[in-house]
Order: sequence, then C-alpha cells, then structure tokens
Amino acid sequence: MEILTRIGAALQEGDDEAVGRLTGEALAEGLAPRRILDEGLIGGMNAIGEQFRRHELFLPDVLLAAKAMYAGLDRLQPLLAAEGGALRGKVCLGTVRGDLHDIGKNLVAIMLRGAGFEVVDLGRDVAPRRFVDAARETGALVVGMSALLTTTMPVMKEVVDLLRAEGLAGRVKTVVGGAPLSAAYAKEIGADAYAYDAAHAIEVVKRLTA
Ligand code: B1M
Repeated sequence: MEILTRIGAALQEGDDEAVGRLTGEALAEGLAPRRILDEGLIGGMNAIGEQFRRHELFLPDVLLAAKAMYAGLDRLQPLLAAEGGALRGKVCLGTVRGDLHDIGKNLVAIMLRGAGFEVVDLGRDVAPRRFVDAARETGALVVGMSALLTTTMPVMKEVVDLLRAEGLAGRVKTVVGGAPLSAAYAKEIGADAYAYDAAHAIEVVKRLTA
C-alpha cells in the first residue's frame, strides 16, 4: 500500500503511533510535507467525517482520529513553518465560542507562521469579547475565526459587530473559515474575507495586510 494511503488508514484506525511513524517515513522518502498533509492526514480525516455523518462510527472514534492527526501534524509542523520569512504582522486566531474543533484552526496558525505572520492563538471556544480585546491589546491587523458547526457560525457575526461597535473595524480586518463557511456567508455577516483552507488563508491575510 502506498505510504499516503497507509497514513490515512492508520489515522482512521486512531493509531497515533503508526501515524507519527509513517509520517516520518514519508518525509524520509522525500515526499513534500504539504502533500503528506493534504493526501495523507486530511484525506484520512475527511473519511472519518464521512463515516461519522453516516453513523458508521462514533464520537470516541473521532477523538482517537483527531489524536492521531496531531501525531502526524507534530512531525510536519516545523517543516511547514520553516517556509516563513520576515515577520509580516500579527493575526489573532481562534475557534469561536461553543466550538471545540481546533485542528483546522491550528493548521491555519502553522501555515500563517510559516508565511511570516505572528499568530496570537486564542485557542478554541473563544468568546467574541476575547477576540476584540485581544485584537486591541496586541495591535493585530487581522482577526481570524474558525467554525466547524453550523450552530456556531453566527458567533462570527457577533465578533464582526463588536469590532465595529468598538471602532476597530477598518483597522482590524476579519477573515473567517471552516467547513460550513462560504464566501457568501462571510459577505452576509460583514466579514472582510473568507478563506477555504489554510493555504488560501495565507493569500487572503497577505492581501488584507498589504
Ligand atoms: Co465534530 N463535527 N463534532 N468533532 N467533527 C464535524 C464538524 C461534522 C461535520 C461531522 C459530521 O457530522 N459529518 C459535524 C458538524 C455538523 C454541522 O454542524 N452541520 C460535527 C459534529 C456534529 C460534532 C458534535 C456536535 C458531535 C456530538 O457531540 N454529537 C461535537 C461538537 C463539539 C463542539 O465543538 N462543541 C463534535 C466533536 C468533535 C470532536 C471533539 C470529537 C473532534 C474535534 C477534535 C478537535 O478538533 N480537536 C471532531 C472532529 C475531528 C470532526 C470532523 C470529523 C473532522 C474535523 C477536522 O478536524 N477536519 C468533522 C467532519 C469534517 O469536517 N469532515 C466534524 C480536518 C481539518 C484539517 O479540516 O477543520 O475543516 P477543517 O479545516 C480546514 C478548512 O475548513 C479551513 O482550513 C482547514 C484545512 O486547511 N479552515 C479555515 C478551518 N478554519 C479556518 C479558518 C480560516 C481559514 C480556513 O481563517 C481564519
């Protein structure tokens, strides 16, 4: 079996030891970190999401898969981040209130750091007030929000509205992302931009801070 398929399969089995080891082997074979991420780890996680949706597996399985995903990401992180250059400005990043999904958000953080941005990672389940206070206190140019649940997407609008109410909109740009998001939704809530994945987030944040 091809190594990327084996990584995806090990991730689906929640075998964090194997995912870490195979990721190391893939790197030793000379595969690009981004390819290992996209075709091995994210591929495996997408398959988990699909089975979870069909009720073929349950929450503990998904948790194990997430742990395995991190075993692979730990190996890739320094390499993805090493692509960076001079510091380009600060970005406050978090998963919005009520939402505990942080794998995508963490990927965005890794990639932004790799592109030379200073990332203030607010973590997950972040209240609107915290995004706004952090943006003001750190002098961030961009607030990045992630949401994976349709029920937590509206929290992004609360952040956008609060930034506006406190006179920060304009100076602080907002970018939103996450599987249920879309450019249309970003526009509807008044966010400055939508990014569909971590690589796109870099492009978008570069544009917003240019
Ligand atoms: Co949850 N979960 N989950 N889950 N989970 C989803 C999101 C779901 C789609 C699964 C399904 O039904 N098929 C579904 C949501 C349905 C909906 O809202 N319509 C769901 C559900 C229902 C739930 C619970 C409610 C389940 C329950 O309790 N009954 C619960 C909610 C908990 C909560 O948040 N309050 C729950 C819990 C969990 C775990 C804790 C077990 C675990 C998360 C672990 C963790 O993150 N530490 C988990 C997982 C792993 C998933 C799936 C399987 C995978 C998500 C993931 O990490 N993908 C997910 C199914 C799926 O999405 N296919 C699912 C890999 C990651 C790299 O992709 O996060 O999309 P993603 O990030 C992408 C892009 O979206 C983008 O870039 C990344 C790629 O480069 N991106 C951004 C993300 N944020 C961005 C921000 C940006 C720009 C781009 O700018 C700022």
